[in-house]
Amino acid sequence: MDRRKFTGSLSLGAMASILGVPIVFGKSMPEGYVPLGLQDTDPFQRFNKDKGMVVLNDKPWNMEAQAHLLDDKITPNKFMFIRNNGNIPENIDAATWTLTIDGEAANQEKTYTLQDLKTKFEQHTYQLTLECGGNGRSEFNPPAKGNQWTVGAVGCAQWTGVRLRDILQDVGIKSNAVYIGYHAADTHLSGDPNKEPISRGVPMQKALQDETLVAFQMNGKDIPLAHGFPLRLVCGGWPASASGKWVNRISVRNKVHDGPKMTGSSYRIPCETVAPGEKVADEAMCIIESMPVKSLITYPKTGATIKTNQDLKIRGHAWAGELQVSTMEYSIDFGSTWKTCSLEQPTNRLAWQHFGATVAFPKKGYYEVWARATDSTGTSQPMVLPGWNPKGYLNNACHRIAVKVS
Ligand SMILES: Nc1nc2c(c(=O)[nH]1)N[C@H]1C(S)=C(S)[C@@H](COP(=O)(O)O)O[C@H]1N2
Ligand SMILES: [Mo]
Repeated sequence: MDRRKFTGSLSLGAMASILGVPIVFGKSMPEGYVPLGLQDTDPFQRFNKDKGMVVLNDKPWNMEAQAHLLDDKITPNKFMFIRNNGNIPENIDAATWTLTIDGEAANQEKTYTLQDLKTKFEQHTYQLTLECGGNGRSEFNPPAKGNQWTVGAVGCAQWTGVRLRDILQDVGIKSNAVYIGYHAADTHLSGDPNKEPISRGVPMQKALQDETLVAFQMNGKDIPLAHGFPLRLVCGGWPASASGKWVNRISVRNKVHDGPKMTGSSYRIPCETVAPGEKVADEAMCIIESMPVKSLITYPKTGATIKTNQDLKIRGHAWAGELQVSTMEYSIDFGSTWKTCSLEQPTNRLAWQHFGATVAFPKKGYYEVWARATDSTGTSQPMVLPGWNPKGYLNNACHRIAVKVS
């Protein structure tokens, strides 16, 4: 609930009781004024986020983690990045929330309440990796417009919900179904009620996967407001923009979905590699599907100092979109030689995998630890920024931390 609005209608007495002390010159406050002590200006508190999260933008809200904050195997809400294209919806009432399935390729239009979804269909819980397509954008040169994400627009929370497939089967889909597209309750920054900030989707084959959820819980609790309360789509392993938050309608399309941020150059990369800075025509841009192989060292925090002859235990996570990570390596000599890390199996498909290693340094001095994951098709992370693209997507370059041995 937006506290600014809420307190606007409160009496002096009520405000004093929230503050815990009387407002001494309260009678002199302008009409409708909200005392600073009651303004909800702290974004960390507002979204229940850790103070170490980095706010990239507040109109709309965009917030990322730092690598060392993502150390948990299952990302708690306080470390989960927030990526919004529009305004977070206000005054959501879960009791009256509905999800409508429609579209040219649906057999019928059908509407479900949250209660319907929870009771009609089997519930499933999966840990699913969500990474913004623009994660790593800050390294692009020439630079790309948009949030300058470093490494922290990724997380792997546990999502509980029902399979989109089960809902679509209940509605019935036509043989010409090609794509699904989501519609949501967030509002356009312009304030125009007829404009959607974002309406993306996925091909049927992704929509029908076991792990593609219409979720109502994150980490065992109602999804926090910023992450899509009360209902969101979760398509793990794909650009997280496909995972619509505050979803109230899903259309089954007979063509590639054409909502805002689905067309033009949004969430697309050049179909053929281009030179940095090159102009690319919209027709030459292809939709991003599975995210590429990537990894993150989450312990220690970059800048760690250790003593000579002291081994350093490193750890982190690796993920590979629709694929699995098959090997994980680290280097302490700027990528000249690599050593193998231990690597766990994912808890389920599309969940990140944990790696670890015990690193020995030969002598005093400055080092960097670089981490490199390789996916099940043999593709490895590049050591430096890969294929430049106009919007700055898919930077899966090796993550690195600085270490001093003194
Ligand atoms: N309705 C809606 N869904 C959305 C968005 C949005 O702005 N509105 N942003 C998308 C993008 S670009 C990303 S990366 C993810 C971010 O999910 P999170 O904020 O829960 O981490 O949500 C996606 N779903
Ligand atoms: Mo995103």
